[in-house]
Amino acid sequence: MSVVATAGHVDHGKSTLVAALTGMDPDRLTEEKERGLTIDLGFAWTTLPSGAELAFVDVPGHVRFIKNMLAGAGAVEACMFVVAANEGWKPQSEEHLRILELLGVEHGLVALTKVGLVDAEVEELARLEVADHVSQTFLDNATVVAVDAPTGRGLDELRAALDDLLTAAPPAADRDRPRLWIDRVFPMRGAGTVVTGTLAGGPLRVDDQLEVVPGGIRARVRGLQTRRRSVTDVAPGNRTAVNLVGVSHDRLERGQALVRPGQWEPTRSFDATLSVLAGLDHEVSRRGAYHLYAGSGEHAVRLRILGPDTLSPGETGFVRLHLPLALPLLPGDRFVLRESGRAETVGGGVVLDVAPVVPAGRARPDPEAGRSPAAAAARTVTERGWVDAELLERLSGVRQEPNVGRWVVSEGALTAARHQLRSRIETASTDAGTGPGLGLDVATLDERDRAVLSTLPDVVVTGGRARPAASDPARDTAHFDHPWLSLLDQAPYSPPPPDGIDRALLRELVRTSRVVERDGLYFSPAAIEGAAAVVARLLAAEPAGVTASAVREALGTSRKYLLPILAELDARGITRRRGDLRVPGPRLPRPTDPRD
Ligand SMILES: Nc1nc2c(ncn2[C@@H]2O[C@H](COP(=O)(O)OP(=O)(O)O)[C@@H](O)[C@H]2O)c(=O)[nH]1
Ligand SMILES: [Mg+2]
Repeated sequence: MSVVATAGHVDHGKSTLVAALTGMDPDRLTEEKERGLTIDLGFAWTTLPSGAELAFVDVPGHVRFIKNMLAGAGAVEACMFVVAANEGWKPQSEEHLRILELLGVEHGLVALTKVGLVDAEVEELARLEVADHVSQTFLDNATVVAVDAPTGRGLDELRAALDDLLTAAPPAADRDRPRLWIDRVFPMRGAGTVVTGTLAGGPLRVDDQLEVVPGGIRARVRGLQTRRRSVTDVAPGNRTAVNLVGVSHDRLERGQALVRPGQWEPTRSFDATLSVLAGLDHEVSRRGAYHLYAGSGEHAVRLRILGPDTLSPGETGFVRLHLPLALPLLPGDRFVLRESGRAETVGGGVVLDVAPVVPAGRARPDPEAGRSPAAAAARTVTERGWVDAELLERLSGVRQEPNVGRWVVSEGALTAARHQLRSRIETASTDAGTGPGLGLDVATLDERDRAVLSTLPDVVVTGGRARPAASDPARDTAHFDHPWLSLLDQAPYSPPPPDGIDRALLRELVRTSRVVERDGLYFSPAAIEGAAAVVARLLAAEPAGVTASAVREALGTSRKYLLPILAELDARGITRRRGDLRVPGPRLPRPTDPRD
């Protein structure tokens, strides 16, 4: 099912036309029926001659209800633009067309209504007037169908044109990142809460655990409906009713979004383009009270123009917008800006960066970021240097494989980090007058540097210390192949004592970290690293702490060796002792650490 929004001046026949096409009255409120005026969004649907299913979001045309028009048009990609032949182009014809353009709507047709009220000449003049106003917009060369609801004239032609429109419009994108901007909320007796909206970005399924943002409310999907039929899943691009359990209806409202937890990085400030309408009769500056329309919501915002102080009518510039609540936005999202005092549409634009890190005084966003998720991701990485791959996905919508540890790191930042780490390793490995340096203690490195370490090709790590490969004592000392060392490696957790080993050689092996000494026992460095990895795994399952006997069992060793191993882990900050338990220390390796 595709969704098409109506648009056009009040009383031009939008609701009547939807009713004629669908047999459903979109004006559902009593007040609407009494006043004969659409106040809020209406919904109706039908099956077209081709068999395609079409839903209408019928919007109010009256200037006072532009807010509701915006709530309905936000997630829709095609429109049925209505102009009454007897009245011609009117102020909200113009404003709706501008708004649809700002929202990035690219597909539509024109219904020239009430042609039964005019003669052929007036009808032709109305056609010319419409063609004039839509030229150079997305409706340039759009199909124009003359209709008259009371007599049914033109309705079949309009149905066929709608079929063509749906064929031409691309299917809604599925990025497995559903977002449903809520446009209606109501309680259902005995069945929790129901919200409706136009689903975009990805599917919803029964039993999905979702989050309402803003609000941070978790709720489970108990049921789904499209066109009042119960379904088990809904694809993006559909009008959707979601029956939620776990949340009361009075905590939900239009303007919130239903998303999967953890997929978004809700933001209170973002960078964007702002295109100021050419017809505006004044400049736009930070002074002024603005309302932002994004998704189905209306939000008071503060505006900061990046670069110049003002933007002139017809001009496009960069802005930073500050919201009162964090919204789940993504680069590429469209918005409309209206000035609250004058109740006029100022312009609109495209979200470029949902978590700007460069101060507004220096920020120059990348317009390409609003057109391609890959560009948004690239820009984020360049600006931040280091970005956790999961955060990057939330910020840009793009899943990118980390190139260092769990981070996506820019080339510049990685070069700098490698350079810095290499000089630390070299300093720690050089002769300080008292003999060769011991190398850099890997345990003193933070998580990022440890990840960088594994990308340095000519550095070796032995005994928990990093040295330039050339000065690795394992290579240039004669005792490298000492048989006792391989015995230590073969039985890491019950190592043989250094029987018959020269005391000076033993001291040298300890000094150069080829062997770890603790409480009079000697271990291979791999034994300590292996034990650290085992303890990390145990603690991942038991974060509250593990007993010594649990570690002993996991290592398959005896008390005699276990106690020095634990003491060494405590000394390295890998674990800490708390009563009878070992708890995570500051240097506990991550259980997935590739060096384990
Ligand atoms: N004669 C004639 N009247 C129409 C036609 N379409 C709508 N109307 C009338 O125009 C008025 C406004 O219609 P409505 O659908 O509420 O306009 P909307 O504000 O654009 O939704 C109503 O009284 C309708 O009956 C049409 O094609 N021909
Ligand atoms: Mg109406």
